[in-house]
Amino acid sequence: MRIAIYGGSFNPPHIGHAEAARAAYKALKPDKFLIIPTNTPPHKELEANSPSPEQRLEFCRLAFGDIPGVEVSDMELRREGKSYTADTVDALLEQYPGAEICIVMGTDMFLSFRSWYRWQHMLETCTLAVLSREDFDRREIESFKAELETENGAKVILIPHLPLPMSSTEIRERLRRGLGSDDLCQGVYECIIRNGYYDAKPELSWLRQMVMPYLKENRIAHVTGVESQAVMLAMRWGADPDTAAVAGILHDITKAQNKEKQLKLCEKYGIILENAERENPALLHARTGAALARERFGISDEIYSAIRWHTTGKPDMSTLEKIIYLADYTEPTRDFEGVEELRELSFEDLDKAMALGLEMSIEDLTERGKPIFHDTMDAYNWYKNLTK
Ligand code: DGI
Ligand code: FE
Ligand code: FE
Repeated sequence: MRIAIYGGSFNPPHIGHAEAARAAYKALKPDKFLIIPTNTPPHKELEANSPSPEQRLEFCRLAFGDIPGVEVSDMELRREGKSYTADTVDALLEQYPGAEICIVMGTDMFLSFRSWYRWQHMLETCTLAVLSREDFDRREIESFKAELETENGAKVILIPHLPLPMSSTEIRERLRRGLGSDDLCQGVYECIIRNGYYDAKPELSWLRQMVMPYLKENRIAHVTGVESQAVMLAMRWGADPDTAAVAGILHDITKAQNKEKQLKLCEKYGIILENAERENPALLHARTGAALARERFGISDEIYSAIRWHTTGKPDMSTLEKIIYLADYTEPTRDFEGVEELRELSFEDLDKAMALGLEMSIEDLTERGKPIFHDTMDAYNWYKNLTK
């Protein structure tokens, strides 16, 4: 019986790992292929905001799940202290006496093999399966292979494979910069964004795709417009354009839901409603949208609040709250009397623009015979007073 094991911190597992596992599976055709996330990794300390070991296990199930014969093992996570491959090999041999254990590793690991804990013991019982690139260090690998074989009686299989396109360290860095959606399998990426692991920011092109199913056809242009208008306002007023973009993309995420669905969402997210809100369901999407966006995409409090107040406004708003309120009102596809003036004003004086926007909104609601919600009124009074 041949058992292949592929261990690593998998923090997070990325498509390069999955590719490597696929290559190893093809070359080794093992009866069992175990992916084994390490406990405290022997070679590196974890950074803040890292997923728990259990979460990394779940990541591995998602990332390696479609490779035939793969099983994700928690054996190193269950073992106290640092994970040593030698201990894992012993535990497997106890469970499967006489099995041939193939340890899958990259070239760096292979070349430093003689510094591994109990490496000689491993050579007596295991085969080393080395993912080796077909370029200049091939010679070095071949000669080290020969050396281990003659001096230590090692069994070494070289698996031709391109080097991993990136390391998990690089991926974590990319995630922090709002990149990386293509470097990970969908399930892993979504989970990272939802939970804010590694301080990841959502990749904007990915987020735009993700909101599509929530939007009615006729709202897509509006949402695109709010995003670009919010980015321009953010640049004008010294706010973070990426943060403004995320808020813009998500601001109307529950707008398509009817009254019943809105009320269900309020119940689900524990949103307590006033009677006036129940009677004006148009007001609800700002509250349910913020809650849904937080649950699905793990948005920050800053973005949550910008979505939460984008319909009515409120007194003393943050810069981002004002930007989203005004971008919503003045994005390029908005076309009503006075929109030009409001758009220009929003680049000259944010607070005056708020006062004007709220005034126009109140006028419009009054003309249509709709009640003015007290948040709208409070916001208007605040900005009127602030700018008089
Ligand atoms: O979601 P959008 O259409 O992009 O824009 P929005 O979030 O500003 O929502 C506009 C709707 O909200 C519109 O139907 C009017 C309604 N609304 C905004 N403020 C008030 C209000 N409705 C009432 N009754 N009272 C308000 O103060
Ligand atoms: Fe809205
Ligand atoms: Fe909107």
